[in-house]
Amino acid sequence: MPRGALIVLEGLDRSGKSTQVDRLVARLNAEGHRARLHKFPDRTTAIGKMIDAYLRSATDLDDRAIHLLFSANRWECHAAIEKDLADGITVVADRYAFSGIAFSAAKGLDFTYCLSPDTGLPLPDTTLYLTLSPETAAQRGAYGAERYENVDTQKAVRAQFAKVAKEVARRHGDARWVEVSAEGSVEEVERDIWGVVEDVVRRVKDEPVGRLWE
Ligand code: T5A
Ligand code: NA
Repeated sequence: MPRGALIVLEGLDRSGKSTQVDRLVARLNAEGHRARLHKFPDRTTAIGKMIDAYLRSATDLDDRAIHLLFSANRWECHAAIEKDLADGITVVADRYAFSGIAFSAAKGLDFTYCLSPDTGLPLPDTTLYLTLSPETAAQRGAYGAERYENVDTQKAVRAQFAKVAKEVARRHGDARWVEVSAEGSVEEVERDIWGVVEDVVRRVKDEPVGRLWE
């Protein structure tokens, strides 16, 4: 059976990831490709609840401990994702291992250390990285109360995402990471994302799923 594709949306806070993943899943289903959304962190699991408490600053955790929990939260979902892909269902992920690396490395953890716990996860067939200027982000409302939602952190995270993009290209090829401007209207961004995804979903049908960082 032709497999589903693994499509990841990444980007800074306020770049419109959640808005766009909902639209993308709806569009895929409307066009006859079965698709399912997966959000990371998945705050519904036992590990996800620990992450949620940390993000709301209800608890404090060592930087390495929370890094490993974010990764464990992906590993506890990987079997379900792989089953969907094998069953021909396209999985759209709202953030993935790349957020894990960018946010932890921005706090000062070693970049290579940050990559390692996610090694072997299903490799996204493409990652769409939504780019947004700090000015436009500011126009989309004040940052909320969650940890990391401040200008200095976002700047540091942006710099780390640039390193992640290079690492993905070096290990897995240029086509795996696509920048999409998130400056336009919701409909404009949706159209640009669809232009990439439609092609990927058709192209990977008969290819095996890759392994991240392998
Ligand atoms: N994290 C995550 C780690 O540290 N390690 C990890 O391994 C992982 C996976 C999770 C936090 O955890 C960190 C990263 C994060 O700090 P979250 O639950 O993913 O956070 O929530 P956020 O991603 O922070 O949600 P965001 O604030 O980033 O928002 P989105 O999803 O990018 O944007 P969205 O769609 O909610 O839109 C934001 C606002 O803009 C409007 C929307 O209506 C909304 O009001 N908007 C637009 N306005 C104008 N034009 C457009 N084109 C618009 N698109 C959306
Ligand atoms: Na979001």
